Amino acid sequence: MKKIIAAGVASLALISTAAVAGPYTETGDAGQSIRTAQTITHATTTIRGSLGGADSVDMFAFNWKGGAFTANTSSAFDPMLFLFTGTGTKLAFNDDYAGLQSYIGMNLASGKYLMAINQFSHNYNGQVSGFANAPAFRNSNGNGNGNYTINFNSAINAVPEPASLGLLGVAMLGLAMVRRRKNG
Ligand SMILES: [Ca+2]
Ligand SMILES: [Ca+2]
Repeated sequence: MKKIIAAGVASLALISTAAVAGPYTETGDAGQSIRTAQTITHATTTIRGSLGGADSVDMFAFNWKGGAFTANTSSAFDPMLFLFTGTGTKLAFNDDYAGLQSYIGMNLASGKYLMAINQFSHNYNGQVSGFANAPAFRNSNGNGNGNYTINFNSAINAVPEPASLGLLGVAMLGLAMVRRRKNG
């Protein structure tokens, strides 16, 4: 039994180590509502993306393992960073922490979260609903291009598959049992 548990722990450690596969790069344009937030697809300590024109807010969904969490920005423009629960409740918001760059640091329980980045000076009181009326990104007046990087102190993870897949599994099991009965 001990051997089995040890093997299980070892393989779990292997999986979590192997899953961190370099930066996650925004695919197309991440949305700016809870519904259109882009879900990262692999564990990573870095998100790379860009803003420009009508693409003035990017929001990402991820899972956090729990514990001390930090996120900081790197960009040529003046960014603002927002953190929400998975259902869009404001947790934290920061504009300028190091120069014009943003930083959020806090303890987070394990679970799903949303992180958004936009350009100074629209903070919407930190409310996700304000993003719907976000003005265009200003690529002028020394704001530079809209490329950004968000770095995390530890890997953020892909959001687990929705519960519907669990239901699908139950349905398949039920189907298998029906088939077995028919055959028997
Ligand atoms: Ca974008
Ligand atoms: Ca800023």
